[in-house]
Amino acid sequence: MSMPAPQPTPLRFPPHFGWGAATSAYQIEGAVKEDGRGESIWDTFSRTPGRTRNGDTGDVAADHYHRYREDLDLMRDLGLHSYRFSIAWPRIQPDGTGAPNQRGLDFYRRLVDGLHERGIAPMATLFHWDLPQALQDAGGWEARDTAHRFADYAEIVFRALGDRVPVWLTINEPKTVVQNGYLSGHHAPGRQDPDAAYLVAHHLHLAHGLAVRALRSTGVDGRIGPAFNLHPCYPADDSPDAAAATRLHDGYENRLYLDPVFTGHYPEDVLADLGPGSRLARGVVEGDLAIISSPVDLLAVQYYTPIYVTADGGTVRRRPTSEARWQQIHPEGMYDILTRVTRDYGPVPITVTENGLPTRDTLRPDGTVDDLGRIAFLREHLTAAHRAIAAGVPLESYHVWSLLDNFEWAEGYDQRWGLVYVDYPTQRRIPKRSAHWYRGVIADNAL
Ligand code: IFM
Repeated sequence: MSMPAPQPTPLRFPPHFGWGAATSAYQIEGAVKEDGRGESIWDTFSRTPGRTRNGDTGDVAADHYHRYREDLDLMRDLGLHSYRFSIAWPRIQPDGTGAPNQRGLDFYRRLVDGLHERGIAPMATLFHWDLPQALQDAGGWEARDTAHRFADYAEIVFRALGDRVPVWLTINEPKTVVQNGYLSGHHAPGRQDPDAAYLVAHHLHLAHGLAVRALRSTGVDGRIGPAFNLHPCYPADDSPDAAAATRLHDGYENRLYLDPVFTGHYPEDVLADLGPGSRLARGVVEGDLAIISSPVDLLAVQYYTPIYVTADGGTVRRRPTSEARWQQIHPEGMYDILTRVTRDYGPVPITVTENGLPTRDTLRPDGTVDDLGRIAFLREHLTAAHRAIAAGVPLESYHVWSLLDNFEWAEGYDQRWGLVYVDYPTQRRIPKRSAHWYRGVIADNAL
């Protein structure tokens, strides 16, 4: 008689581990002209010919503004514990300053109430790239004043929703604003100006720090932290030059964001590389770094891809790429970045607020979407996250990017990142096979 094959032991997550999914306002809401919303830089950018694939815009997106109740039910059916979404600044202050637009606040109040009714904890990001166009016209993130306007906006939101939102994230991926908005220019506002880019980084950090202080000064109870997309950097070969180039690359990719917030200093190697006359160096006013390093309650990490750096400072691909050309699939990078952050910056609680990939999803005639590649990706990354927890990383929750297919910025609607398929012509939602799989992971608290 043959013995049954041994069953693999399930990887159990800690009790109370938070299982979530994430979205952002411009990528799903649509309704860009409703209830007093002002224009954002993404309205302007996406309507500019040639800026997005197929000329796609977020005008309708996944129509979440009208369908949020249905989406809340989807989240409940998945068993989510936590939903990370963003608040559209132009819905709250149409021109980025002044009195709040009550109808904008009311939408988010309905959303967070709906989450609580379904037993899901809201996690709100204050800025996910949709800067009010009026503030861009006044200089955007190159203007120091924008950081102060952000703190005013944050205070309005804390006062309006602070009783219902336990976790706040300040600025989503400042690095993407710097690199895509001001270096490559393929995101709004579409600039290619390296000197401006790093001044923008400083003002984004300042905005973060001012918002942390605003939360504390309102007396609202929530926890708050930054949301950084971190990329583990590896040398592409064994040469000392590749090691040195990797170190500097890591400065630009990771330490430029982590150091000011967690140590109160910009990394010396990056400052030296930018030079003493850089607008970043000249833009730092005494006291800024104390504001920027105001103590936070948690760090949100978004992990998608590693970077391999060559001896001449270039980058190469070493891993299979996804439908997003910039994404190399390397689950170990999740372990490396989580353990590194804990090692280098101390035991700050961590939440993974984004992790996922786009796949070529199609709706089959039988009404299903079979995204096996996404399941494999999530399983492998969660396995790496589990190992990081076992190694001592205080990881408290994990959010898949994304709950729904959505507007993927310059890529428009071509890339599908959701657990739930959106049939854009009808706006019908169809949970993909990965959604069913994720529901099981959540129910078992195990892989
Ligand atoms: O869709 C984006 C999101 O807005 C920010 N992080 C990366 C995702 C995938 O590119």
